[in-house]
Amino acid sequence: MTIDPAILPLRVRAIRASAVEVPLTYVLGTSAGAVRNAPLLLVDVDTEEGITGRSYLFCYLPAAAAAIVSILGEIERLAKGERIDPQALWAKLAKRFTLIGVQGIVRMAMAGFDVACWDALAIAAGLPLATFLGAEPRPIPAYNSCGLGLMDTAALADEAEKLLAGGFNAVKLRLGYPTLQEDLAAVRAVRKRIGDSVLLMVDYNQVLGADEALIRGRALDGENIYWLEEPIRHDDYAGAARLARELNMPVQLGENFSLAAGMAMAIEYKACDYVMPDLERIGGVSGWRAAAELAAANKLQMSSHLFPEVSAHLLAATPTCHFLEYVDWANVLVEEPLAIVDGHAVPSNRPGNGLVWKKDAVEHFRMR
Ligand code: SMN
Ligand code: MG
Repeated sequence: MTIDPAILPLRVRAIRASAVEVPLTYVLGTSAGAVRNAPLLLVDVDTEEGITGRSYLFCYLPAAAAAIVSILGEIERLAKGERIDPQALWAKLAKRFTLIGVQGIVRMAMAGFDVACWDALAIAAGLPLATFLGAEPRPIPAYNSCGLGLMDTAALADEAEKLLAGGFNAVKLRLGYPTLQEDLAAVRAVRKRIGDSVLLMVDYNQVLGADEALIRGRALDGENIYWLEEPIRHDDYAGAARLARELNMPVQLGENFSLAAGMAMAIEYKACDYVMPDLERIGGVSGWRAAAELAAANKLQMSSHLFPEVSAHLLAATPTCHFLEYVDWANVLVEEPLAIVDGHAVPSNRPGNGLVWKKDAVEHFRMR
């Protein structure tokens, strides 16, 4: 569906950003270090018409929040007074940022602005974002991605069981222990507790070398794994293609795709069986829509990475919708946390993407 922003004329008045740090309910122990707190940047785009669009970014490091705020200041200077036409604004900003490159924190700031702009448009239209994008809002199959980090195997099984509350039928386990034996022990401890029918994804967060990935992948092939995520460095598409060819279990990539062009490259290499773009790296809602078209044209099932509130709307509008990655990080900050019913994420039925900040919570968790 093409959306004509001329029908809904809104103009950018200001961008406001609040940095918060939220403790995670479950520590996320990845092979690249543990995430105990989520440094989030809440982005509000005010329009001349009095509508505010919202989004949030995951900054990975608290220090990145301040840097993104200053890039948002540059975006505000460039976009102030402009009509909210997200694709046109993206093109204008990308041109302005050619020399530094649309990557890293620049790309994150642009994505945060883009998501908030789409929210403002959908609010102006009085429609939930999914509907505004031409889709029918519907429950999206979700996996619980809280926790299940690298830890003691007995504790892992207990945590896995807790994560099935809410009707989840799928969970993701982080791997990349020093040895294959430890990886296998973690998988088997979780599998034993959750039973055979629950789907189990595993995520190496890029830690393995190409040969080691083949060895561990072959060993995991007999363990009823639903997908193998980022086994090797994310940009080694040729290496990933070899794994996708050699292994029976599907290879999943996407949280590090840089804009839809990055995903196109992975597809060209046949680097993966499934894709899971990340809202702030794929280029916001505009980038997601391009990625969803690409996935559909190549018949690839597409999941989301983080940002479950907005991703629920976007997956409803994704022809090859697969799984939503559920995390509860923003729940304490928003008036209406994303609802999970029978293991499915239910997109908010408010106009826009549904994000509305709880002012007292924003104050409470404000980064100092
Ligand atoms: C992940 C990595 C870093 C932060 C959050 C989540 C992980 C995932 O790779 O896919 O959930
Ligand atoms: Mg991952």
